[in-house]
Amino acid sequence: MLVLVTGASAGFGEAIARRFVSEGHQVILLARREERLRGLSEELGEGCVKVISCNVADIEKIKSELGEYAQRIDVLVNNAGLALGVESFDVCLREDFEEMIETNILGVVRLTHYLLPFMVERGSGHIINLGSIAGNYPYPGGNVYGGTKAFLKQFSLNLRADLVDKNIRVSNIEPGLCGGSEFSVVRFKGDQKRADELYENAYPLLPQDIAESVYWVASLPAHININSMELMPTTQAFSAFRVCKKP
Ligand code: 8X3
Repeated sequence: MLVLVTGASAGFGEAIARRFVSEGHQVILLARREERLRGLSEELGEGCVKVISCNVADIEKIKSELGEYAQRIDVLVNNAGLALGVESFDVCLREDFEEMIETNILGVVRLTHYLLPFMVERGSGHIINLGSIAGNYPYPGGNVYGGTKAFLKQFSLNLRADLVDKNIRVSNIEPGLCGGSEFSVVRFKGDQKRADELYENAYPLLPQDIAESVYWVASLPAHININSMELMPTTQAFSAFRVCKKP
């Protein structure tokens, strides 16, 4: 399989790329940080056929870099995404929520819209979106981030409805607490200590666990479509409803 992985320079994306290559598949790595992509590409050797360093929402650059590879992609892993800030929406920064919407929604929709016609023409393909439990359950400070992940959940299901007669699979992977990546350092705006405290003794999921789920979904027999897969570490569950006592 030829697999395009976005957000491939670290965390889930890097682990997903490594997992596919370890099974003899080929990957195209896409992310902003060129140096990191080059390092990973060297490690992956012939498993990596191309590196594209740009913002995932920059569809024109992606189109020109992909060239004819676009017609051959079997699996698109829409992994690039981020949470920026945990403030209540009334005090969060506009540039933060706009960046989340651009990366988590526009990046996914533009790239999927570009590659899907090639998959339809070939009569095969798999779109795998990286959602989150934040798209399934509300929590304080999740506002726009959770909204973007809820969008991915419904977008994935609606794609399934559009593609039911096209032999194209669509899956939404919805992880909960996951350590071992830069996700929470970015979410807490560079506060490494706060990120470390969140994961300490929590035995969170790890990027390799997400990679395993993505690989499993993609390697099932072609007639099976995993619509969505929600996973949490055993140490995470649902919180009780919050009740606010007024003075
Ligand atoms: C984020 C999941 O549990 O860290 O996608 O809020 S969680």
